[in-house]
Amino acid sequence: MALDKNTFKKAYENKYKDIHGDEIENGNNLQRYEALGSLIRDYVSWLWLDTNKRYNKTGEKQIYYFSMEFLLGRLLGDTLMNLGLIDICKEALAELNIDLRDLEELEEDQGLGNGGLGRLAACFLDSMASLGIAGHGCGIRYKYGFFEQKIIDGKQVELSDNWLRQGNVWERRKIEKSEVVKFGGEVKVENIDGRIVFTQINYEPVLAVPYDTPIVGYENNVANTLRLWSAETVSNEFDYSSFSSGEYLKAIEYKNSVESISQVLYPEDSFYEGKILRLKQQYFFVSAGIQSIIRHYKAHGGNIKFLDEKISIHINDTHPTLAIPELMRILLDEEGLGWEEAWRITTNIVSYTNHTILAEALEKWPIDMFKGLLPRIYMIVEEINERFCSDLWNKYIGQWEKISDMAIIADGQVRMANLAVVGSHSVNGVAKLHTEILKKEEMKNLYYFYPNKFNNKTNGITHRRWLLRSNPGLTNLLCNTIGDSFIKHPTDLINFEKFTYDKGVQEELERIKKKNKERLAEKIYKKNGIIVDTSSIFDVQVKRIHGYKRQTLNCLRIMDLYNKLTNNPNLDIHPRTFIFAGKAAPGYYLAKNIIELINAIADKVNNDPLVNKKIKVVFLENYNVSLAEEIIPAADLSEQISTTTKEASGTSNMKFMMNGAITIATLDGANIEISDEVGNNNIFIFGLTARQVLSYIENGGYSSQDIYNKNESIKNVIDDLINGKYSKDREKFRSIYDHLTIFNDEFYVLKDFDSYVETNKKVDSIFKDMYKWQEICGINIAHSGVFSSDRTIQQYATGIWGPELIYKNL
Ligand code: 26Q
Repeated sequence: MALDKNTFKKAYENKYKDIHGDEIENGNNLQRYEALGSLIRDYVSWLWLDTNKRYNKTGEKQIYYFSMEFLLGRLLGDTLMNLGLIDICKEALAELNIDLRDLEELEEDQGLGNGGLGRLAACFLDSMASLGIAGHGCGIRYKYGFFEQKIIDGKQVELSDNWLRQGNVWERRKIEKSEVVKFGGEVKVENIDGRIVFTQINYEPVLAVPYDTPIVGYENNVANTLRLWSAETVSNEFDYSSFSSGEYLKAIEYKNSVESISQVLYPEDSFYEGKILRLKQQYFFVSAGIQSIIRHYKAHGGNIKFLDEKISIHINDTHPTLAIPELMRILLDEEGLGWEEAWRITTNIVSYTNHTILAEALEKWPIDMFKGLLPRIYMIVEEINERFCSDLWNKYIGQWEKISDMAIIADGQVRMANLAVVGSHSVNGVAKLHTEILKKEEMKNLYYFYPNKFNNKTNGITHRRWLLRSNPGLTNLLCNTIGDSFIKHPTDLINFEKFTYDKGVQEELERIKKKNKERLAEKIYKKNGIIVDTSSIFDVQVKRIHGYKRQTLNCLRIMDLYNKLTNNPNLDIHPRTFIFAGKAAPGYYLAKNIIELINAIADKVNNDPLVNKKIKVVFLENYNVSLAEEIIPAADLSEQISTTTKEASGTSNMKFMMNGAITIATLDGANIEISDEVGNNNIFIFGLTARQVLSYIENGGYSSQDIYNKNESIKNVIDDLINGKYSKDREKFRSIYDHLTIFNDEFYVLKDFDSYVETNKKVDSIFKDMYKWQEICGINIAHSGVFSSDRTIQQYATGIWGPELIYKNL
C-alpha cells in the first residue's frame, strides 16, 4: 500500500479523535489500539471491496474452506505486514511516543480452535490470500473461544475465554446477509403435479448472522473473507404483553437456548462424544454457509447446473460433513434437480481432509438424535447410503462384513467419515505416512473401492507469521545472505544451505537464537518466577497434552536424569531447560494428571540446589498462538515424540524447524518428511517404527511389565511416581502409574524410553560444539521452505480444487 508516514500519522490522529472524541495523550493504550485497528480496517475495507468486485467480474472459481475451527491468533501485526505498512506505522506511532508492540500486545488472541486443525485452517487462509486464490473461510463465531488455562497449585484450571470483551475491530456484522437454519419438526411429503415434494414443517428456525473478517494477502492487493456465523433468534422482539404471564421468562430461555449454538467451542480435540449441541453447531454453520454461497452465486447470474464449475467446498475433517446432504437438499428440494445430477454436482464440489486415525475421535451420531434434529437431512443420508450399499452389493456379492464396514449408516449410527468419503471427490491425509495408514489400514475397504479419490497433501505453515513476523532477527540474516526472494518463494530458503557452513553465519545464528532465548527467559521469569540459564539447551515440547503425544516420555527421562544427577552431581551433561506448554481437555483425567506431574517435577528439580544449575523445568500456562510465537523462535530442541502412527502430521515440528531448532523425533507424521528433507545427520530420530507399532497393535506381544522388571532406570522412575518423591500424596500420580504398568502402556512409552535417552546423549554431545550445532540448525532452516503452507495450498489447488486455477503470485 502506498502511503507515507505523515499521511498515516495524520490519519491516525484523526481516527483517534473520531472514535474517542479526545486527544491521544489523554487516552490509554487500549484506546490507541482500538483507533489503530479501526484505521487499518478502513484501509482494508477498500481493498476488500475491490477484491470482491474483481471476483464478481472475473467469475473465477471460489474456494470455501469449511471448518469448525479457525485459530487465527492476533491480526494487527500480520495485517500491517501484509499491507506493507509496518515500517510506516511503527515510525508514525513512534513520533507520537507510542510503541507499536505495546499496542499489538493488547489485542486478544482469536482462539477459535483447539490446536493443529484450527491453526492449519488459519495458515491456509493466509496462503490462499497471499497466492491470490479466491479462497474463503466459513465457520462459527463462538462467543467463547478455547478456554484460558490457569495453573493453580500445579493443576490446570479452566476459565472462559471472553475474547470479545473489548470488541473486535476486524469483524463486520452483516445482518442483511443472514440465513435461516431449520431444526427439528417433520417432513411433509406431497405429490405435486407428479413430482414428490419434501417440506420441513413445524421446525425451529434459527437466524444465522454472518460476521466477516478480511484476510489480507501478502503485498498483493487481495482481501479474502472469513465468514463466521452467530446464532440468534429469528425475531428479536420480546412479546412484552406476556410479561406478566410468565411467558417473558420463557422467551428469554428460548433466546438463550438458540444463542447457545454459537456460545462456545468444544475443547476436546481427539475424543468424540455425541453431544446434540455439537451436531447443532455443525448443521448450523454448514447450512448457513451453503445457503449464502448459493444465494450469492445465483444473485450474480450463476446457473445452478454449473455450480460445480464455479465453487469448491473443502471440509476440514468430518465436522462439516453435513455440507454433503445439505447441498443435496438445496439442489433437490429448492432447485428441483434430479438425484443423479444433484449428486454429480455435490461430489464434484466437496473434498475432504482427514486429520486423525485415533478411533476414539471418529464422529458417529446416533440415528435417533440425527433424525430428530435433522429429519430431511436424515432422509437424504439414508438415500445416499442405500444407493451406495447397492453399488457395494453388486461388487461384493455376499461379503457382508466388508459392506457393513463401509456403510454410512450401521449399528444405529451415522458414520461421518464414511459419508465424507462417499460424498466427495477427494479424500486426503495430511502427511505421507498418515495417508498410507488411511489407505492401507483405517479406510482400507473404502480405498479399494475408490482408489482414485485418495491422495496426500502434507501440511504446511505460513512462513509469514511463523518466520517473518515471529523471528525478525533470523529473517534479517536470511535477507542479508540470500536476499528476500524466499518471502514470495519460500523454497528459495534452500539458498541458505551454503551459508550455513560459514563460521560467521553460524555465530550470527547463535547470536540471534541467544537473543530470542533471552526474551523468553524474561517472560519465564515474569510468569513463573524461575531464572533460567540462556546458555542451557532450550528443550521444548509445546502442544496439546495427550497420551499419544507422550509428554510422559519427556517427564520420565527428566526424572531419570534427576536421579542420575543426584547420584552424581558432576555428571557431564550440558545444562538444559525443559520447557512445556499445552492444554488438556477439561474432561481428560490422564492429561490433567500429566500437567500436575510436569509441575511437580518442576517444583522438585528447580528447588534442588544439587541439580538446579544443570536442569530446570518450566511449564508456561495458557499456550496459545501468541505464546507459540514467543516460544518457538527461542527453542534449540524441538520435541516431536508421539507414538509412531498416532500423530497425523504435526505442524509445530515445521515451525520449530523453520526457526532453527533441531528436531528430536519418532518417525511419525510429517517428521518423516522433515527427516527426508534434512537427512539423517541433521535430525535426531529414535523409537519404534510404524511397522513395529502396527504389528504390536495387530498381534500383541508387548508387555510394559517386562520392561519395568528388567530395566532398573525405568523401574526407578516409575516407582518414583508413587513413592512420595514428587508428591506427599502418593496417590496423586496413580493414574499415570497404572496406565504405564497395569494397563500395559498403550502408547509404548517404556518401549521407547532407552532409545530416547540414548538419542538425547547425542543431542548433548553435538550441542557442545556450537558451530556444528548451528550448522545443523542452518540446514534445517534452508530445507524448511517446502513446509510453507503456500506449497500445500498450491497442491490443494492444482490437485483437488481445480487445475484451471491460475495464480498470479507464483
Ligand atoms: C470432534 C467431535 C466432538 C468434539 C470435538 C471434536 C474434535 C475437535 C477437534 C476432533 C478433533 C479436533 C482436532 C484435531 C486436530 O487438531 N488434529 C490435528 O490436525 C493437525 C492438522 O492436520 C495435524 O497436524 C495433527 O497431527 C492432528 O492431531
